[in-house]
Amino acid sequence: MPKKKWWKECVVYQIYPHSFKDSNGDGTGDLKGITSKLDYLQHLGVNVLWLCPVYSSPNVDNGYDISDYRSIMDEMGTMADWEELRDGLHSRGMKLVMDLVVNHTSDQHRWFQESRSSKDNPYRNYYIWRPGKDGKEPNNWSSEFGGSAWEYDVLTEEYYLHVFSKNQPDLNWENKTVRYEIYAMMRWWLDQGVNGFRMDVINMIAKDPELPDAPPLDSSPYQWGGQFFINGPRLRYYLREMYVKVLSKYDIMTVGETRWVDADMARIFVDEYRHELNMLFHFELLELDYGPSGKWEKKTWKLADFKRIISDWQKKLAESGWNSLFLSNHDHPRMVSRFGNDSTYRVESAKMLATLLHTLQGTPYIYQGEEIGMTNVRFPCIEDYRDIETLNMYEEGMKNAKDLKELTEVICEKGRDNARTPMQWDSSIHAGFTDGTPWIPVNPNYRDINVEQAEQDQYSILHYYRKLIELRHQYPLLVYGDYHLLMHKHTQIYSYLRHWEEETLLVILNFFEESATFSLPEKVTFKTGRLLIANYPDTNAEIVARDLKEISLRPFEARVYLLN
Ligand code: TEU
Ligand code: CA
Repeated sequence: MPKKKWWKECVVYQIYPHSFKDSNGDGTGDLKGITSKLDYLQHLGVNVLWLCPVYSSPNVDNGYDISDYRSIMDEMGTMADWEELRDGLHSRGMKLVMDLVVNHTSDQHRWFQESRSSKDNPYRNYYIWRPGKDGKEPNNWSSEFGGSAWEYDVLTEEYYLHVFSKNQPDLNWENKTVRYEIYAMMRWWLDQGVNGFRMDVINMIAKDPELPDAPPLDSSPYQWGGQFFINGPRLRYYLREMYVKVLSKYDIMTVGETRWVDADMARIFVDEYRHELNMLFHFELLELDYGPSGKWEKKTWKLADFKRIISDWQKKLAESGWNSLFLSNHDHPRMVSRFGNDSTYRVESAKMLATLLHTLQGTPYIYQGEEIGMTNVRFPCIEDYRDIETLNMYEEGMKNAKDLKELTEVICEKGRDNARTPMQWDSSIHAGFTDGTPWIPVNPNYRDINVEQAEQDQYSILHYYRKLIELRHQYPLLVYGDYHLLMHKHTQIYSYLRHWEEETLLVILNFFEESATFSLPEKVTFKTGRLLIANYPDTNAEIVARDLKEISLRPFEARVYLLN
């Protein structure tokens, strides 16, 4: 049985600060903007805010390139604004989780400026420098954002490693001084009342010291070297050390962003007795629509895979460890456009997916705008896009004379900017996000999809989220209950039971537009069922066993019953 912990009972809300709320009309969201919306967030019922990076940054990758870990970026405000936000949260009984980006810094960070200045500078070894090989890069690794993962620096005639953009040099975790600087910085924030960290690409910090060439999968000069920098040999040691030096001293929550981790590996990361991390973000679900060549290749996802992956994680983390439940974030397309239907059944399917996320074992994470069913965007021209990953991919595609129509199509469907358009507050110009010109255009559908509209409509997605969150707070069953998959083989319906003490929960979800017939397996016995929540308002509040023999489910229908 899972042990009780405060962070298991929370619902987390993720904020992408650039796009949440602008307070001063410069077109970029900021800390004061967030503080002005705390009543909204409190009313929604969420307990924890996770802020994507707000530290000083030249914003090549919107804050994931940090130039000073101990100050706030100008666009976001000041340290005093941050304190006001923290206090506003704490006085409401809410918590604040900060993003921790320590795989790399910005190339504008003082450490890197020193490091590149000469080979014998004391900071040289803070980063990963190597001489070239036969006049070329030290190895063939590709960068996550295109091109080589190495950049030649004329000053000292060596290359430095950057798994992401060339403005994001990787820190050298082998160097104990680097690690201790990071631990001190973490303690500095925790001492100011931070309640936890979301750790950016934390399983990439331990590189294979040999930095071997990646085996070539195709004819391109640069190849994905993930097997040599993800889940590296010293990772466990670093995480244990971080726990001992920092995490163990505070009552906080930690969630590691870990690509390339399956449920068996996750068990080790989040095992409660090993003390590494509390939760992970894994990407097995979100990569279901990646083709063999990666995210820019389209593939249709199948419900069977969805069920298999979720069930696997639910089972394997049930005893020791904990799941994080999410289907979107700032790096991925909008959940309703991707796994639901963002036209005719936008409201129904957004509610259905929300029902899934809030009725599994684990801690739900809501990404800003998800609670009003925000959708992907289709910008008319490439100039409207801002994301470095998208723009690099486009540029490379153009160079290789790829079909322009295909290129823009895949950007519309997969690009990260889908999740980064400004939060839609009302139907006024720029969706009430800013009085100025937004740094990225708003989604033109803001006149119909916005918070103001959702507040007024009792059947809105927003009201449904409030109710779901309330249910999680009301019933420990929803948080801690175990999980049993029903109707394994059904290609359209996802259904499961949750048990906790004397209580049983039955969840029924139709994942598609076509109607489908649900029938409760004989072995599940009960007398009466009480409806806790449903996404069609006319659903009967009480049922008897006979009723569940055969239910015809409407498009994207979701029902949750408490069985007696
Ligand atoms: O993302 C990590 C990551 O693995 C990305 O490459 C991700 O796969 C990609 O965005 C999907 O296309 C984290 C942050 O969440 C992301 O915003 C940053 O750009 C990245 O790290 C570098 O810090
Ligand atoms: Ca601003």
